[in-house]
Amino acid sequence: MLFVIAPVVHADTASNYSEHCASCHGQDRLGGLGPALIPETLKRMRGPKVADVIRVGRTSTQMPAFETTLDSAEIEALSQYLKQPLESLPPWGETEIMQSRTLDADYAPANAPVWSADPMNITLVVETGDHHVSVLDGDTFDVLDRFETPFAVHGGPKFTPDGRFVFIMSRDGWVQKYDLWTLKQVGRIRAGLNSRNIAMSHDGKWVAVANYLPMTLTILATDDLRVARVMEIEAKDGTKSRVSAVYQAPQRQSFILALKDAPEIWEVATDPNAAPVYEGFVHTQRKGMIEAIPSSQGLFARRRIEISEPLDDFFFSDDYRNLIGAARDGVRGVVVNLNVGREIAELPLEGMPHLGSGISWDRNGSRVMATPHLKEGKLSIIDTKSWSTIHTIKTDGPGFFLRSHENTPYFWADVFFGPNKDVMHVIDKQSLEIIRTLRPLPNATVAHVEFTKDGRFALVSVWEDDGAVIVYDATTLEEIRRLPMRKPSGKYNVWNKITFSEGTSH
Ligand code: DHE
Repeated sequence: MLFVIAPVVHADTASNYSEHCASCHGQDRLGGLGPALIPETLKRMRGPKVADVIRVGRTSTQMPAFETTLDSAEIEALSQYLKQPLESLPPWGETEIMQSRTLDADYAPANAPVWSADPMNITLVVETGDHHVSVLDGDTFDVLDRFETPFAVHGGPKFTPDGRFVFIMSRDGWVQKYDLWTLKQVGRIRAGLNSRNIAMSHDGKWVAVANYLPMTLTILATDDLRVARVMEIEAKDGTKSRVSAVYQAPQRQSFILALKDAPEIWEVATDPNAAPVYEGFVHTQRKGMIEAIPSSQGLFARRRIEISEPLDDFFFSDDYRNLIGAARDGVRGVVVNLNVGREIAELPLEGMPHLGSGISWDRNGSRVMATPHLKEGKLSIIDTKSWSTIHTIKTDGPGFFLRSHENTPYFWADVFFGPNKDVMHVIDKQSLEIIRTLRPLPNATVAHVEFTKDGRFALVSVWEDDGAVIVYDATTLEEIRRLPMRKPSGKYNVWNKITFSEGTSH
């Protein structure tokens, strides 16, 4: 028998929560006006400690300071309370998700953009400092709009294939639809209680949301954000699993899911004519007969790929036949062939590779990919035919993101952690030499790059509350503009994203 020992919550702490926090964050701690206060959300957020936020509040938000209302011991007890997992989770299926949907009454679609910029060169900047997105004209770098997002956006916003609408997801599971032509929000829906990322289907009809809480994949219709399907994630042996991430595999007309708690990868068809998927044999009515029956077919047919251990953080080969995922021990990459549905190679990759940030290009007649490592100051260059590491580039510290573009000879690699977090390396794609190390603002975190549609300019985030996006000439590496932004994180160019530019992680 399994006993779960519930943490003792002091009555005063619970009543302090009810009195001071519940009206904004929900009596159930799952969020309301303010974000959810659960460990799944709190431990993933970079920034000040929970107790410090309670003490001094959060600038640019409605979170007030409690240092004059509560004493230090009460604040500490509250912060410990918020770190305890919830004892139970409310149901969050189709009904609850649909009840959370709001469609903006004042939204009306337009026949053409309300601005004159190149629609393919629009670039979004996610500003995590005050939970906004800036819409940039990619030619003039003028800000066309700056709109509020749900709290704590994570992962890349996903554009419809025509580049007209964008979907943005927060860690609390909210999905926001925004119309780039009218510069208006269309609506929002809470697709999960704690979510990882979203993916757009190849035809732009569906957006899939990977959830930790509950353990589901929610598929929304992109036209009106209605729920098309909520898939419970249960492995073949009955284990329930969180979804680490969902990816679009355009050539395969499917979503690929990384399962956190089970040794399986799932492929979910976005092709309405998807062939039947057979997952085993059953006894039929006819005596003694055993038959293979399709477990699913058509739209959202689900195929399981069984692997030897759970894998995370996928990089896909250009044809989407193979993926490479990170093994849990943080020292290996495992290559899975999606066509045959099994592991085909393994390579040592010490230092926790961040394969999801991987990018690929041609070098000496081979297709190579590069990946940063979260725990070591190096980049691994991997041949995608032999799946072996052919070169290692030493950097000034562990990095998070890589970016390049078809029209530039360089790729850009940040240093995200450690004393050199203010460094951005520019590396030659052929010689693999670091040709320039930029340090645009000493001691500031400098990270994540996006290119303009033509690859002429590189946009770099100064990832600070009083931050900026710096525009560099991608050839001369001279600074052209510095646009003030509130802790800008990722930046996303419509063209580079909808064409799956080879310099961007998908
Ligand atoms: Fe991310 C993308 C997972 C921490 C900022 N991050 C992604 C994706 C995954 C992922 C699977 C690809 C999804 C996509 O774009 O559709 N991230 C994880 C983690 O597992 C990890 C290490 C731990 C966690 O907190 O869940 C993690 N990520 C972070 C951060 O701490 C970052 C730096 C700050 C933040 O906002 O939380 C961060 N992740 C980002 C960004 C992208 C991203 C900006 C999109 C990059 C892009 O160019 O597409």
